Amino acid sequence: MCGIFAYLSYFVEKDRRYIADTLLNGLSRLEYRGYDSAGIAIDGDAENEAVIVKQVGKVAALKALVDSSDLDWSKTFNVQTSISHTRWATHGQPSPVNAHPHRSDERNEFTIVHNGIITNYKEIRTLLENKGYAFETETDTEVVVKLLKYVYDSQRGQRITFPDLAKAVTKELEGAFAFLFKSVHYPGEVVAARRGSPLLIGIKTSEDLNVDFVDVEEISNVVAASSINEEKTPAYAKRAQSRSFTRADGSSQPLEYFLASDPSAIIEHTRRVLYLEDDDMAHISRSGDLHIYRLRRDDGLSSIRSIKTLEMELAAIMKGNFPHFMLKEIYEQPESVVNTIRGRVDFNKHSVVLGGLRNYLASIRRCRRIVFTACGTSYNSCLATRAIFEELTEIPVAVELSSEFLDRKSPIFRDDVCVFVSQSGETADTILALRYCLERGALCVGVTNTVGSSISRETHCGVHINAGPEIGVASTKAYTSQYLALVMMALQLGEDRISMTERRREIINGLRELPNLVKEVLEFDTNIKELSKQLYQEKSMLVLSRGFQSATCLEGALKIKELSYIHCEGIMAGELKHGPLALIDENIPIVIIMTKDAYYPKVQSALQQVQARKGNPIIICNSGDTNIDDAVNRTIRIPHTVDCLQGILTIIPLQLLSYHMATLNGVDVDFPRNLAKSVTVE
Ligand code: UD2
Ligand code: GLU
Ligand code: MG
Repeated sequence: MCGIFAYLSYFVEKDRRYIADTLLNGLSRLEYRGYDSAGIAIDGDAENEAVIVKQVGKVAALKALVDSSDLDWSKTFNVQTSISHTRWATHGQPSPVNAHPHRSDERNEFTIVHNGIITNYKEIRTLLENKGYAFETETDTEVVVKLLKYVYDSQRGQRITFPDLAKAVTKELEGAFAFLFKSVHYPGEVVAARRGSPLLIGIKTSEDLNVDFVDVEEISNVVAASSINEEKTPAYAKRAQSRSFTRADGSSQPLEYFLASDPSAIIEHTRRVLYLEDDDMAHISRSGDLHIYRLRRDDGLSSIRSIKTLEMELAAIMKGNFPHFMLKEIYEQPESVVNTIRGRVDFNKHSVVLGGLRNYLASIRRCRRIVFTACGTSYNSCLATRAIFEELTEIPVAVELSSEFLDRKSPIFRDDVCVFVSQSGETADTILALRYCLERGALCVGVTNTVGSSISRETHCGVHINAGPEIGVASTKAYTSQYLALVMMALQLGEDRISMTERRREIINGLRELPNLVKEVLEFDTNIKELSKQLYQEKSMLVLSRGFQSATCLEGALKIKELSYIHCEGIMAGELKHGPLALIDENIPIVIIMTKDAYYPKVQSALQQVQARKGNPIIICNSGDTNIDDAVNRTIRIPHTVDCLQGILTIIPLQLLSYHMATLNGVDVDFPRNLAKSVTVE
């Protein structure tokens, strides 16, 4: 989820100081992505040595540690490979030992860095522990580096090539990854692989390259998948010479490679880059040749990877071609949604396992009520999921604003379960509410995006939403991931209720489709941008609905307020007659969310009441809804899903609308006035 950077140099003299500084500088270019710890692995004094330095906190702290080590800084290398990492913990607290690079053993025979999540790490870990491997970290990543050593050692002197070894190991892995592998057994070589997490290779030469592409080669006959148990001997892979980098006379030229999660760490060194595709594995050999192989059988992808010239500027790269982090994060939702679900939902067995709650399920099920406590967007995610929580668990749920809850000194008892939701895990009001509930003996559950945060540490148990770091001040992907985490929690808690089996199945099937539907919604961005041009000069707006969509109204209104500085209110349609109807006329802009669920007829009647007062609302409705005529109404059409998940799709147009209105108003959405990303004061 966070950052990878590697620096490899061939046939060009570099001293260790230069190499370490290049790595640290590369990591600092990736800092904007968010991280909690960092580390490097560089070549040691002898060819069969590697040195690892890692630290929690900022890259500057890592640099201080590196600088204070007694390494021989003047030592030079004619060929060297070094790897580094900034981590956003998903498995194991941020700590020096859990930071990457990870190692296979005390000799550092294999060192690796990883971005992503390995979902089947527990099985692999158990298998290796049974074979006598001792683990030193709590990460999912460590199984991969131990597995490299295991497969290598089991070849018993039959020399396996590094790519064959890497392929045999990655074959065993489920989940998402970008990896770099380095080994004292393969000095001067690095293997890189990706599935789901980005990785690209920058190439720097003083001479022109012969061609502007690299062939994807066949890797023959690697170790069989069963080798972990059976110990087979691999056949050697046949490899063509990589044509791009040899001189016309076949001799090697000085070469430098920069591998990274995004081009921001590469661009100051070279503009020539090659993007790896999913399931690509790159091997840089000891002679500096770059080879690319496939981890999976081919699926119609091109048989070359072209070397492109980056035209982007640094600022543009950091935002991944998006003008703002907020927009980037809105567009990341198809992936962040997957990351929240990854490894936790079994779509065949229709079951959900949130590892963090497993030991507490019985106590939670026994409680007399659940109290959700949060602020801002996190509060809205609680409201959005309260109904499905109550339906699936049959436990009454209260939703509290942290500050209000504390002001009231609301009574809390030992048989209450209190759930604290916060993206950063450092929201001051929510932490105070947590401490208040801890004192009163309630079971306290956290839902947060930040491993190692105060809320994660101080709660008895909880769920990390794994949405990846969120940089934009306005929360977008964290909202949809919190929403999902809470739905999954309800699904897991409701597992003991037979009467809910069908309903749970329906929702779990919905979860499977969700990432694709999120993608579909994002395709309507151009229409939403057009609509925002009609709205951005307004002074006041209303967002109206009910049932499962009432939280979407509040969250949509919050986004519009905080970004566009337009007064906006979320209105529950059931309350219309009790006051807000007085505001309705032909002038006030209204958004109505009217998706197909049990409350549809009631929202329909609210729409009629609005239209009867000459209101001309924008209607967010389902794609197939023929009751609404696009010729007479302004509509935003979104795909239909299970009622309790629909709110994940309806919020996205409102995120986009608020973004575009703000931008048209000249507001920097990443830094709205008077607001901070994490509110660590009361
Ligand atoms: C967790 C662990 C993983 C491994 C695995 C074993 C982390 C970050 N993940 O992955 O290393 O041990 O379980 O099953 O270490 N928690 C709180 N408060 C919160 C959020 C989480 O106390 O606000 C606890 C939670 O109860 C669990 C741990 O932190 O004990 C990790 O939670 P998770 O959601 O990351 O759990 P999981 O199973 O994905
Ligand atoms: N899952 C790995 C860990 O928790 C990698 C996290 C990352 O991508 O930074 O260490
Ligand atoms: Mg805890």
